[in-house]
Amino acid sequence: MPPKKKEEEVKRPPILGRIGTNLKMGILGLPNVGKSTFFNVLTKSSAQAENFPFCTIDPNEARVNISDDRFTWLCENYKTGSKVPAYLNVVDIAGLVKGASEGQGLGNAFLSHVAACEALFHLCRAFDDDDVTHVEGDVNPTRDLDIICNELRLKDLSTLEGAIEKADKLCRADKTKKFEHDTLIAVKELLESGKAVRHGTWNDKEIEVLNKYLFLTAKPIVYLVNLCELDYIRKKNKWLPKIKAWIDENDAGAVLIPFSGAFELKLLDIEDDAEREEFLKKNNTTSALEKIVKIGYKALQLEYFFTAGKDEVKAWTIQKGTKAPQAAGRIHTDFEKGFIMAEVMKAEDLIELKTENAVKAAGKYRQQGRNYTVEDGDIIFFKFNAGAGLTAAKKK
Ligand SMILES: Nc1nc2c(ncn2[C@@H]2O[C@H](COP(=O)(O)OP(=O)(O)OP(=O)(O)O)[C@@H](O)[C@H]2O)c(=O)[nH]1
Ligand SMILES: [Mg+2]
Repeated sequence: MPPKKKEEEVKRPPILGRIGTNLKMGILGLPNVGKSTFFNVLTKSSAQAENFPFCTIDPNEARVNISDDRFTWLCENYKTGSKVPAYLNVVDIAGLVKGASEGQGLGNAFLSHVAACEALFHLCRAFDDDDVTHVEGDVNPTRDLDIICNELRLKDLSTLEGAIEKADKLCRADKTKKFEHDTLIAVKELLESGKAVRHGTWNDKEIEVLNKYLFLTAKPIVYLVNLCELDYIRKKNKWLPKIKAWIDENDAGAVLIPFSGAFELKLLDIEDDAEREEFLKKNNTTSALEKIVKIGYKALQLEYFFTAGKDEVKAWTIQKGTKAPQAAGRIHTDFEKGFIMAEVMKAEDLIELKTENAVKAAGKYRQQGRNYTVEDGDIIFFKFNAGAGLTAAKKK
């Protein structure tokens, strides 16, 4: 048995939220604000998007690849056969209305769709169009943000009610359960003060408790503001400063990205690449989608390392903070079991110095051990003991 310390060394720090690499970004918002339209332009899908609330009932899911200049360069440089980029999983969910936490609209079904995602694009409508029904009667994104955040908080509070009752009973019988009970009480106090679980300062032990419940307000949010085409192009809309102020007050540090569903749809309809470039140049603008995908992936606390060779260039998704042996385990469990070392260079260094030999000569090709935390954009060649996997498997 290896010494205990070594085991601890490779343990990753806990993250608030589900552990895994197949994580999903959900699209959250009131009904009829353009969620499915956004989903369609983002993932080039054709989910139903019509002018009536609750057009979406069952969630639609698709994945969109993450464009990355480093990946493109590696594919060209290695003249590779197979190219596997990283993907963001996106889920288009039904609209949420006031009272959802008590079953209004699609109520709990909707909330379970939110619960199945690990982070959220909160999409709000800032475009005027008398022909598009607004469930609250008029366009007012900060009010809409309040409605939805409140519903998520209420749902968490109702989850807590049962959880605290259960924890209370448990800790009467077993004093070691008191910590869980106290953590849940701290969550309740935080929510009752109008804040979200993600706004709390939690230590590792508390995070372990929180991760048993996966509260809705623990999920990181990226705010997307749907503008009309003209406002998007001129980068101006009367609601943007108000939404920014709302975020500063209610979710400080969260990212706000303005986009336009109508504009992105128009862009998608221009099939000819040169024509599309010309259209963007003429309007002095770009599509917001690439940025949205990248920020969404980051919100899930995901990143990727590369393996690169003549046969294949591949981006491997890992959670932030993953140590080298677990990263190796993404490729094959035997790589993790028999891990010897990781030979690492940064994609940026290879791009700058052009060849592996030049990177080595510059002392930037490094051998890393079990305790190395893999970083986004690392190009890794793992060395492992092929027998170790078998031995470990036999022992099981
Ligand atoms: N003017 C304008 N209309 C839009 C825009 N995005 C969506 N719409 C229209 O708004 C209506 C609702 O769009 P959806 O994408 O179905 O909205 P949703 O949020 O998915 O709605 P639910 O599934 O019912 O919650 C459709 O008629 C769209 O054509 C936009 O950027 N500008
Ligand atoms: Mg929809």
